[in-house]
Amino acid sequence: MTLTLYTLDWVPDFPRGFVRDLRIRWALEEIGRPYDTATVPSHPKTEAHLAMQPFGQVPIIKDGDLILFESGAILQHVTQGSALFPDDRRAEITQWLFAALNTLEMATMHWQVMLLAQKFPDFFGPPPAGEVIDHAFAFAKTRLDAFERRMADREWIAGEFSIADIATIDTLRNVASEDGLAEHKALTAYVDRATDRPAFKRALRDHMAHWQAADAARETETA
Ligand SMILES: N[C@@H](CCC(=O)N[C@@H](CS)C(=O)NCC(=O)O)C(=O)O
Repeated sequence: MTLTLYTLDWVPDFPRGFVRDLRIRWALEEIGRPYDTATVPSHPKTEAHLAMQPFGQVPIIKDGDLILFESGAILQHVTQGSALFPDDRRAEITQWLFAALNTLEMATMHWQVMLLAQKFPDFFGPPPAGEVIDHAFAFAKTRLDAFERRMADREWIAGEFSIADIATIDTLRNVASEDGLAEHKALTAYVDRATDRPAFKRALRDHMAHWQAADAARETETA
């Protein structure tokens, strides 16, 4: 059955490499499931997009008649029963997937959005005071420190490589891009190990090719 992955039609340079369709591409590359891509407009949001994703975000997938959003739910759906999410490790992997999204990413994103506001105030609105940003990082760091302890003596977060690693790594890559992992040797090694996987490299290549094609399409439109 054809699987369609929806991402945005275009984004500026700064989020390229981090838009969350990447984590779905990565999982699909790992399990060797082919997929098509489709786009929704970044701005303004359309009714068709909001009908699929009420928050106007991506990723979204269409798998037969099923339309699904939220990257964690999509990761579970597309990999269920595979080596990335086997039935006999379902509970533990789900636990760490939720920890990645709801304990780690919710804290690091809060800090990162403030950093983005510092760099791109026109896009994200005026940035908060420096001490507010420091406070947000201190909060995120408590979570990073806990993940650092977890990863000190293991290769992957929940036994063999799984969708919990994909979600965790995608968040940690974001943190690393803002120099937020300077004190976290185990996490830095974990990111390096994961992003060295051929499936990640293929997913990133295709993700970046999508934005290049989007640039070309915009140039043709404005010519
Ligand atoms: N919790 C959601 C977050 C989705 C999300 O933040 N998507 C971003 C791209 S990475 C987005 O669509 N941003 C555009 C917007 O919010 O308008 C998930 O994991 O799928």
